[in-house]
Amino acid sequence: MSSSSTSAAANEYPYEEGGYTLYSFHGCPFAQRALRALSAAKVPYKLVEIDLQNKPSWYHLVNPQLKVPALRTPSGEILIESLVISEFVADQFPEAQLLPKSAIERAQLRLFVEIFTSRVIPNLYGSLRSATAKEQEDKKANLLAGIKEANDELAKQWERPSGKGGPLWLGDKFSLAEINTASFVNQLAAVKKHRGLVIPQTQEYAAFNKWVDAFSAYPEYSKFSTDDDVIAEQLRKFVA
Ligand SMILES: N[C@@H](CCC(=O)N[C@@H](CS)C(=O)NCC(=O)O)C(=O)O
Repeated sequence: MSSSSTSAAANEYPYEEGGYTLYSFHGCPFAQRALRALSAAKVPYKLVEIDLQNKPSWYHLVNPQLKVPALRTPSGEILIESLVISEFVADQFPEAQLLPKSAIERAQLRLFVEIFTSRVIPNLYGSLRSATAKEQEDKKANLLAGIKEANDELAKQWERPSGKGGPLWLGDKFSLAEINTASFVNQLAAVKKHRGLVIPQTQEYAAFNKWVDAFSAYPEYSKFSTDDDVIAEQLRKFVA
């Protein structure tokens, strides 16, 4: 079924014939990775907004995991998992320079993203879910340790030629480093609201704070960001 069809037979779902279709939810930090990658690479796409509270009956045909984002390519392949999608966009549209050129510079950028994946994101949601004060304090301490790790990687990167002294990972270029992480910095609003966590404005976190201030001013960020109050409300359901 193409984009023009509205009713759904058992094996049909909406997509743009010959183009890209992104299945997304605007408030989802994972979907925001895909939205920012497509936007930064200036890729035209049809947006299909999925109501996560009331998913369309055909959505299992797009993603059997029933999660957003998912990207349908012009040749009909469907990609799932936000990091897979953003990496695909960077590979498919190299002229957008979402990744640096050399293998070592790419590996350094991916380590920065990995710090978010394994040390920031799980502790961010973990601190909200924790029921006991002790558990909350432990997760908050782990979250701050993850942010400090990201801070130190930024400081190192800005000394390298590809970091160009900052304030973004690749100097003044909004790249996959921000595309894959910025939405989770946005999500920290919920930890601030529900758990009182504030990133200290100290030398220890100076690079991280400088980076956040810098990417927040870029339209590639602000176009898809979520208001702090909305995030705090959305994540209230996780609060133990
Ligand atoms: N690992 C996935 C996670 C995606 C994810 O968890 N998306 C959420 C929304 S933020 C979702 O679709 N949840 C399904 C639901 O709420 O039923 C990715 O990186 O794409």
